[in-house]
Amino acid sequence: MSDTATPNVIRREDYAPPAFLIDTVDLEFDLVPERTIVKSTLAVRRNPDAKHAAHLELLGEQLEFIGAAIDGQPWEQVRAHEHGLSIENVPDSFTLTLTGACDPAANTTLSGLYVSGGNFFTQCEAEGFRRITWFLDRPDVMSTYTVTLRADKTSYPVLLSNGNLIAEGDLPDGRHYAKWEDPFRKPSYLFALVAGKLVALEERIQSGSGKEKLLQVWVEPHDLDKTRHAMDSLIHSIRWDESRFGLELDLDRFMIVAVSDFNMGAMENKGLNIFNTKYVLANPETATDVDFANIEAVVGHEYFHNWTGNRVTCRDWFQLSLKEGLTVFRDQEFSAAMSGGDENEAARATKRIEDVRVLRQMQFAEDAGPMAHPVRPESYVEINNFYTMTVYEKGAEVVRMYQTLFGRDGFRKGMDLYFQRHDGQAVTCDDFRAAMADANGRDLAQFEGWYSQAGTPRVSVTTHYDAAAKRYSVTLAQGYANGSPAARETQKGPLLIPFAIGLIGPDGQDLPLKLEGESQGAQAGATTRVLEVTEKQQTFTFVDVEAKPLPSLLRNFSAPVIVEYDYGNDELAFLLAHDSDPFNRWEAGQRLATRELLALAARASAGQPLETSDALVQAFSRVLTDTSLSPSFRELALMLPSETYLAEQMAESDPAAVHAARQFVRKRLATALKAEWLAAYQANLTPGAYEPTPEAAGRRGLKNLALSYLSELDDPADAVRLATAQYDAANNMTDRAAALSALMNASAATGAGYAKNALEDFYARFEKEPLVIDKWFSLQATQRGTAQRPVIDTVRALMRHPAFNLKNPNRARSLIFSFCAANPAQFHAADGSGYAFWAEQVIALDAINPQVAARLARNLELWRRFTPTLRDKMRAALEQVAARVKSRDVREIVEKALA
Ligand code: B3K
Ligand code: ZN
Repeated sequence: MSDTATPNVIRREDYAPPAFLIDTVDLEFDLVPERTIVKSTLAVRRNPDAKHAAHLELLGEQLEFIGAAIDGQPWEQVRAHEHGLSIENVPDSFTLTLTGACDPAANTTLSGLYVSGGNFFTQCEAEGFRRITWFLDRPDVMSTYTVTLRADKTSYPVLLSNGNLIAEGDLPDGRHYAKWEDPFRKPSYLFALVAGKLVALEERIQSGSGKEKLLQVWVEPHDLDKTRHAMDSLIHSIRWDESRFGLELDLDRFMIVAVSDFNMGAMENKGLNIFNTKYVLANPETATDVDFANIEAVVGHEYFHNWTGNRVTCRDWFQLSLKEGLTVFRDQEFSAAMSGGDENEAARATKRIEDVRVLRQMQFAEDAGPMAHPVRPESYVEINNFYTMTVYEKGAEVVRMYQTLFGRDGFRKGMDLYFQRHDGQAVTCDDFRAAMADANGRDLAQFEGWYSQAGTPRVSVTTHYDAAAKRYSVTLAQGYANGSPAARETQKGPLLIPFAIGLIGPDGQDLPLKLEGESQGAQAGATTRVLEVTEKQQTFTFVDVEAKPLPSLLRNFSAPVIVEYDYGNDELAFLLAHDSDPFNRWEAGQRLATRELLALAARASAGQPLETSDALVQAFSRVLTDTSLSPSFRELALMLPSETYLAEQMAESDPAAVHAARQFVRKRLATALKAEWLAAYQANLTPGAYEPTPEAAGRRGLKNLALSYLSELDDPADAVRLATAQYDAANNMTDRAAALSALMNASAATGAGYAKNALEDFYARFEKEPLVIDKWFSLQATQRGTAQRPVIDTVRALMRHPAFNLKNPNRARSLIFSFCAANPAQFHAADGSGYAFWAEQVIALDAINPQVAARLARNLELWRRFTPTLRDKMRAALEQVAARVKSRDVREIVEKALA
């Protein structure tokens, strides 16, 4: 079958154990960019738990077959075909030697073995190992690996692979070798090698049990000054996993390597994590506060995979969320702990708010479109298309719900049992759920629905207060209101929903909570209760409620659902001012703003003039001037919902109307609160040396938000003055980029050229820093357009800039993805110019790098939800792409979108 034929659908229900097992793998590489020779020696035996098979079917892609031997004798019964090798009529147990060649220099897919910046790197998850050598390339085949690397010593002085270095030395002709041994059994997707001119920041630490560990962060020599933060993040991750989960680093050596050509964020290869430079390199001059936080999170994420993913891995790729949902949950908890300690609830809430914002904008949208799938998908065409927001972020919410139900201690018990049962195994999401259930003595059969049902559940809430009886009843009804046909197929019975609730009295204080029929003292004093909703509709009655309360619903976002409750504007303002749950405090402000913005967008859509009440201005004013709230919380509360999120809430998405509405409100808030923004700017300066602490980052965040609002004023003189000074004096990238962005905004609004010099200076200053040049592209791709110069013109011009390179995923993302995904008003231009550009780029990328192309292809999948004129143009662009692309990756996306 060729890639252009109807693609095969892989189904979860078809899982069968492998017919053969591979106990040991010995790999020898002769590394040459255009033709690398790989010799693989495998100890193979029949799987006693599988059906008998006469032939051994190995997967291989884009490989040149050189030879095969069994137990040292050449084996002629080998059939090479497009998907691999059939080794025919094999014995029950044997040593198989395979020799083949691949071409890393020509590998632009960045899957398998490839060359980047003259160095060799690998990426094997999910199915890249088969592009290196023929194998049972599936996660339930676990083996121990020894790897010998041979290469020219001058060009490739550093030779790395998984595990421990056991030998190295010189070879004739200026070559050398290194031999690595990984003592832990692993699936092929965790194999890695790196070879090239690299240097390392090193640190030796003692793990919890007192063993010495060598930690290294490998980069190109000129980047060594940007490795400290990644190293610190790694050490913090190691300590946190020891203290929170009792999990220790199991290898003597742990390496992180940075590469600038990489399809995603990073990869958890055993002992040899390979990272996109974006998630390693940072110093104050080149990286923003957000970059620093992202690096900490991704370093943590990959490190935590060492246990959740590597020691216990997935039986098959349908179980991907077993490792990804769990590891995202772990990195979220880690970041929360780092940002304020476990005690500081308000600081933890900041992280929670940021995570939920992403979930609601991205995952809820995915769930409402043609790619909707359960956390544990039922089928796929290309597995790389299922590294999704649902598997990762909703998966993390599902894991979080166990902790919400059982508490931190109960969750820990479940984790302990999970490792006790499954260390060294390839298992399923059901195994994880069983460990949680058994460790906590609970039947979690109903909880399975979270893994098998797609779509976003809705919980609609009605309340009733009986003043005479002092009873307050809350009725919760669950169901799926929205959703695509893809999601509806899977929606079966009611879910077990942990629904956290508080009741707020007229004085703004939380009321003590007692449920009907409950003995005194059951959870006495607690002012938040987790109600376990198990029915389609269920009523919970609180007793001894002295006055009519206001409900604080789904505190801390205790389940990934949409809550429907008809709050009045004054009630939302009250919650924003008083709710003791910081998440819901923020949520109240967002609801208020969303309501206002959607009403305005509807007017804009209908061509009516925009006008608004003072309710939002007053509520925002109170938050802005309430210095008892942390700057980071105020920043989040004062940030309006994104245009993308707002457009998704409309019956028919109209990006231009949303943009008009949001700009109108931004200007209104800027004008009405000008003095307050100026005061907040001055009050949150961070003089002195740059520190990437959450505290300092919070101040910079609020200050730069103030600057951004001020840049909306009709007369932006104040903003331009502040931003120019800030740009010139900045000792860190956060302030410099924010100043540049404010200048660009003021320029777009007024047609003046405030940003011209700064934009030129920025390029000249950072010409040698690719990650900063990415920011330079992205700032221009996401800028506001003007009638004279729509952003598409700028983007097309930048495609011809000498620094642009379509083959580098970071650069492609910085310009093309930023424009298509993060500038909705310009991308969805009424003339369809954005869609034409999108189609061209998807087609161009399809031939270079299908994984990156498929990500971009997803940008139009919600086309059916847009206004009719846009919808037609979007469909035409999708059809154009469908007719032209070849990869299985992109075909799956566009065919599902058009189906
Ligand atoms: N496990 C990798 C993702 C691999 C993506 C393959 N297309 C990174 C991570 O989630 O940690
Ligand atoms: Zn992961």
